[in-house]
Parts: sequence; C-alpha cells; structure tokens
Amino acid sequence: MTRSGFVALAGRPNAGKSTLVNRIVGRKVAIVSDKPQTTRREIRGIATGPDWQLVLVDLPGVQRPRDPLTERMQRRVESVLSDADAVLFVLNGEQQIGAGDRFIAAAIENAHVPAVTALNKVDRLNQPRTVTALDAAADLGVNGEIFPVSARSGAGLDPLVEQLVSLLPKGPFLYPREDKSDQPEHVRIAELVREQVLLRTREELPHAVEVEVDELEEREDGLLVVRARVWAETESQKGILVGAGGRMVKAVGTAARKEIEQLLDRRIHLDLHVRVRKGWRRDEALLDRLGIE
Ligand SMILES: Nc1nc2c(ncn2[C@@H]2O[C@H](COP(=O)(O)OP(=O)(O)OP(=O)(O)O)[C@@H](O)[C@H]2O)c(=O)[nH]1
Ligand SMILES: [Mg+2]
Repeated sequence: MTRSGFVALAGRPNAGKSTLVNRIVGRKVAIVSDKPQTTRREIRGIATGPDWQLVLVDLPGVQRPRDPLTERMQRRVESVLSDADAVLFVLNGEQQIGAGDRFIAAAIENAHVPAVTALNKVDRLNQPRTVTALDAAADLGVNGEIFPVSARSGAGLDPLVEQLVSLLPKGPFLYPREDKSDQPEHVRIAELVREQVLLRTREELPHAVEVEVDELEEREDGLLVVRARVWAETESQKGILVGAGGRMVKAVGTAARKEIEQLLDRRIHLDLHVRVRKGWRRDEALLDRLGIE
C-alpha cells in the first residue's frame, strides 16, 4: 500500500523553506536567495520513494502584508495550510524565535492539520545553541515532533522525511514517479532569471522585480531562443538593472542562461529586456496573469 499527500511548508521569509524543498526533492525546483520574500507563488516539489510520494508545497514566507502582492501571498498561504495533509513548520535556527513564528504557529494550530517542525540551519549552531533553540521551538506549542536539520548540508533530513511520510494518507501516487515539480517550463525559466537578479540587487529592488517569459522559439539548428522581460517599477531601478554599459543585464543573462541550460539540458539563447511597469505589484490583472492568485 502506498502513501501520498500534500505537505505545506510554512515559516518566516528566509527560514530556508525553498532550500529544504530542493534538498528533499533532490533537484532545484524553487529558487533561493538571501533576500526575504524570494518565493512569490506556491511551488510543488515532488519527492517519490519506493512506496510513498510527498508533494511539498513551498510557500511564500509569512509576514505582515504590505501591498496587494503580499496580501495575495498571505491569503494563499492560509488556504494551502488548511488543505494540506500535513504542515512542515520551518524555523530559522540562526535567528531568535519571534512574533512572526508565534503568528505562524497559531495559524498552523487553527488549520487543524498534523505538523512537524524543522529547526533549520543547525550547521550554523554549536551543540548548546542547538539545544536552546530546540527548547524555544518546543515552547511554540505546535503539535508534532521537532527535528534539527540543515537544508544546506542535508543533515537530519532522513528522519524528518520518514516522519512526514508517516503522516500521509494511504492512497495512490498523485504525480507520475519521474515528476519533480508542477511548474510549467516558462515559469521555471522566468524564476531562474529572477534568481540571478535577486543575487545581484539589494534593498527595495529585489521586491520590485518580476520576470515574464514572452516567447520560446525552437530554431531549426536545435537552439531554443528565450525572450523574457524583466520589469522594474521605476526608471532608476531600470537603470540599475541595465547597469553601466549594460553590464548588469548581461551578467544576469549569462548566469541565468547557464542555469536554464542545465534545467532543460540543451543549448539556449536568452534575450532579456528590462522594462518599467509602474506599480505592477498593485496591478491585480497583471498579478492574475503572473499566476499569483
Ligand atoms: N547556513 C545555512 N543556510 C541556509 C540553510 N537553508 C537555507 N539557507 C540559506 O538561507 C537563505 C534563504 O533560503 P530560502 O530557501 O530562499 O528561504 P525561504 O524560506 O524559501 O525564503 P522565502 O521564499 O523568502 O520565504 C538562502 O541564502 C539559503 O542559502 C541551511 O540549512 N544552512
Ligand atoms: Mg522560498
């Protein structure tokens, strides 16, 4: 008898949810950065064992909404939590537990689903600090076991996965065995471009950038031509993204092209255009089109 189901990941921005999903799936299905709010829409990463299938629903970090974009993200998190078979609560072991974690702990209890807590980034903690952090995690009062893990090194993940699997209902697999993610190709490509922008920008800019793939053109010589737009909200942001003599957009393009070639296992040509779209984060029709529900 097989077990399969949905596990929603909840945690503050930057806790390492996407890194954890990538590690458990064994492939990069979600982009990662050191900037909070990297994940904007839910991503399903699929991990399949001999007789189990975990569908990990990577979610945006939970925080206080600031605009229609973040409001949508939060509403979505709440509804995914209550629909999941289990919740994986991810804590950032490098940071003190705070109001944000207590808020999420309450949301998990309200969702009435079984939970497991991962105290992540223990590679950064010594033994006494790990023990203290585990005690603080227990004080949050979320149901279920707590596992110290490192999404970066992979330490501690086997018992965590085993525990998650035990919480899944019995039933057939939900996705074909070989599937790793539910995202369409053009979204994965756009995300890889955005990841390279996040790595190279700071402060407000990472939040102001969105990427949309306009066209995927198969050429006869086997090359795949990808045309994508990088949006900024203001002219000055656009200036930074283009960079002196086009240096920034070129660096983003070169790095993203390598990532995309790895993803698709073929040669590609990436054509990036930086455009200004004032207030895109408030444009409900655009958010619909971008799939940020
Ligand atoms: N040292 C260490 N760093 C980690 C670990 N897991 C994640 N990180 C780093 O933490 C940062 C945030 O990781 P993400 O996986 O993007 O975090 P997230 O929770 O998905 O963040 P949002 O999508 O913004 O909510 C990145 O710089 C990661 O490389 C870990 O186990 N150890
Ligand atoms: Mg993320």
